[in-house]
Amino acid sequence: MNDTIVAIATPYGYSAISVIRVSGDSALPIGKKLFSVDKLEPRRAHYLLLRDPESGKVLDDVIVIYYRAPRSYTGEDMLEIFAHGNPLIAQRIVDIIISLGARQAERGEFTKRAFLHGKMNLLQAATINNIINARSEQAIYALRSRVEGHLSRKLANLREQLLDLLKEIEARIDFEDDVPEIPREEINRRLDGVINLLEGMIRDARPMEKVVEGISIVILGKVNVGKSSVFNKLLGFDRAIVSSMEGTTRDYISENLQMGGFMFRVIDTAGIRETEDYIERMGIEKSLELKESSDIILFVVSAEGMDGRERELISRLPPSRTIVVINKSDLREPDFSIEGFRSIRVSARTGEGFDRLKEEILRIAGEMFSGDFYFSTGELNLLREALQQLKTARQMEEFPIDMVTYHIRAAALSIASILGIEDLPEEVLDRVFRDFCIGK
Ligand SMILES: Nc1nc2c(ncn2[C@@H]2O[C@H](COP(=O)(O)OP(=O)(O)OP(=O)(O)O)[C@@H](O)[C@H]2O)c(=O)[nH]1
Ligand SMILES: [Mg+2]
Repeated sequence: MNDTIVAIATPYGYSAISVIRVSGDSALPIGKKLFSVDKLEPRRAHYLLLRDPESGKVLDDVIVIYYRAPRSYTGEDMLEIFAHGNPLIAQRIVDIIISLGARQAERGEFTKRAFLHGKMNLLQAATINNIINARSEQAIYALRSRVEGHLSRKLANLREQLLDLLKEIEARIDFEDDVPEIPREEINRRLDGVINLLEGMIRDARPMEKVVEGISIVILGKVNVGKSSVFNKLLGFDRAIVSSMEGTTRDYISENLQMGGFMFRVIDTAGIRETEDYIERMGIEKSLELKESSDIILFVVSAEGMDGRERELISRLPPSRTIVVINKSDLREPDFSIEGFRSIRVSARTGEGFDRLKEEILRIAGEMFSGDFYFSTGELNLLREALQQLKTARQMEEFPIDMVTYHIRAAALSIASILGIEDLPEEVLDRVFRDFCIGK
């Protein structure tokens, strides 16, 4: 564990500077040798020459900062070397440091060490990678709540409440004769308190995947209503082929769109119709599948009119995340309405109505990001598991007390695994850190 690791922390390529990080017990001795100095002051920027130990020639002039454990990112002794941003220089520095006794870091190993040294809990450590990969400004702010500790404290507090309850119950089991048993009503009251908090948390939770991957918008509708034209207009450039032929789009196309600080993935699909064409039929099936997994559905119809098939399709869509887009409104005034759905009139030809359409999309996106908490699917499952255990415990009024404590303990363990505060198997840790890049 205490071997010393080294990695380039900046992306590979030519840039103004590259940062090389070293962490572990030998960081300071390596630094002294590398720069031929007697000491490095902690948390001070030193401007030094770095010589190639083989030739003695100056390889680069750099800034070095030494962080003394535990006041560093990893909690270990660390060096950060700011070199000129040529990948040959950075790699040579890494090689030299390895020759002085360090080894190449694995993916996410710096952050893993930070976790193992208690600098952050597992929830926070997992978030570091998401912040680095976040693709929109909203995502970055949303993820801060996970690193800043507010959410961790809430979870830790729930677990404490359960552990306190367990302790009190068990003290009475151990000293049965001396201390009167806690009344079941008291246990139930305290369980109900935690159950309420957990239910609230699960209700207000927002999926972290959305924050990281972006919000998906799928464009559905009958052939030739102008789906691809709406798609292009939203993106602001002609990405999809538009033609007056029915069945122009046969496979789906997706494109990223940044709007209002959010990241969207907009998907144009094959128009829905009865067709003999095998490829097109597969495309249509894909369109219908996509509506299940998408966050926002734009159902495009033409102002010229709607048929029964379209009405039938709309009736199967979820009104809360569907917008009916009445396109081609330059051709005529639509004389129909769609009960129970918000609809917006637009013209992909003139551009009319697109401001309103975008506003509406941003409103739905805003709602999706309005929650206090962001959890990954795995974390949310652990929370649900904890809730289930507590509900079971709550229903055990007629059963012996140690069956109640069994379920309370299981709930506390589920919460603890989100934070990583119980001992975790190595493979769980590896799963968290394997998506990281080297140097993080
Ligand atoms: N007048 C008018 N014509 C439009 C408008 N939007 C699209 N069109 C025309 O409608 C035709 C079909 O447009 P597309 O965008 O290819 O329609 P689509 O729904 O993607 O069609 P498929 O891919 O075949 O399902 C083209 O000739 C477009 O120029 C509009 O707002 N007004
Ligand atoms: Mg199309």
